[in-house]
Amino acid sequence: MKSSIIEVLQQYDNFAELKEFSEYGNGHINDTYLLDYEGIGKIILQKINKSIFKEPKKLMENIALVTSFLRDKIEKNGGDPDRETLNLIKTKDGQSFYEDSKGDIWRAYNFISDTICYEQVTNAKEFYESGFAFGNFQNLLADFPVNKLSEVIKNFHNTEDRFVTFKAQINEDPLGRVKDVKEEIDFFLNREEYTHIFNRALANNEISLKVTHNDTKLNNILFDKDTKKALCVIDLDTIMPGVAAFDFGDSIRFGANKGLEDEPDLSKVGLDIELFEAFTRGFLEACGKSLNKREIEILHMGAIVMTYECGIRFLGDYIAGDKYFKIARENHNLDRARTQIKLISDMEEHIEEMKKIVEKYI
Ligand code: ADP
Ligand code: GN1
Ligand code: MG
Repeated sequence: MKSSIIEVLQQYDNFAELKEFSEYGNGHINDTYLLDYEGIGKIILQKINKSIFKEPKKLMENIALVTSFLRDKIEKNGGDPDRETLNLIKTKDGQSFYEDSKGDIWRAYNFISDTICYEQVTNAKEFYESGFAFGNFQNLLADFPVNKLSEVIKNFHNTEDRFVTFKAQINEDPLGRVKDVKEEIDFFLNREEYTHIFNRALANNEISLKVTHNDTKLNNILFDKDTKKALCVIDLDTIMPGVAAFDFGDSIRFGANKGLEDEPDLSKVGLDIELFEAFTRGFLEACGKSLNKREIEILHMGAIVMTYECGIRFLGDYIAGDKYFKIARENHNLDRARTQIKLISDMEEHIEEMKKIVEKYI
């Protein structure tokens, strides 16, 4: 074990009882480890990716505030706050994070045991559950004091801003990759109109900002292993003021895809309309009452825009030399961008069906 990690582990109780330490999970951003203590149990340890989160201490303030707010709410609602929300584990000095000698920020959470974390949906019931969980998450935080939250990544879901970055990456082309991905680039350039939809709706006050999760991938929910019900929303790094349709849309992008986000065989990729319907029902049963008519009727566009935004982020990162998203193989970000392209094309073909489904809830 590296000495830098030992330094961190010693900040938490029970170092002498530590019997196992391993890398864990499939996140693209942070380094996640599972620690197993003899006779005590497990905890999750994470090193925050500071090249992405420039102000990790502010991020940790957000998480400390949000998790204690959620804990109180869940307790009041008669739920189990040890399993239905993440809980930060304090260091021996009573801090909610530890800054190591290299300036990296580490945090520990209770490990939520007997859960399943899915990379792909196995049935519509599960995806309904995931819709309900993300909708309910927005509901639980509806009266959270927004002004206390720092915007940890500026313009995180500002698609117009993402588009500007994408064009700059194409212009820079540091590795000469642009010539091989012209078709993919054109796909996105030809659909620039998508980048404006939500900024315009916000500017016209048709929709409003709420406290949202902003990274609503299926693998950011833990399901109870026995009941198969969605139990806990995790990965709270990007909680910020945001648009409901983006939480909705990012879930559809990842979970209503018939294939994986990085599936190289594009014949397996496409929108599963039955899953779209199941998620919509769950999400709107949980938070529909707090959305206005326009916020509901624009939800399906959130799915297209989130897929578009992620697509330009993956392709831009491929062109820039894979600097942002963790990759596990050559062309990984390009494969991810191609699945987003296939998915957008499929959503465009099914747009009328998607529209009809969300309109049922107005
Ligand atoms: P990233 O930001 O890199 O996606 P996450 O916080 O989502 O990191 O964690 C990565 C993975 O680790 C999750 O998808 C999940 O499988 C697992 N995980 C994270 N926190 C917990 C926890 N408290 N209990 C159980 N599993 C967890
Ligand atoms: C990242 O952290 P993770 O793996 O849940 C990314 C999301 C992307 C997603 C694509 C902070 O999410 O915005 O949609 O990868 N998170 C950040 O899979 O950039
Ligand atoms: Mg994650």
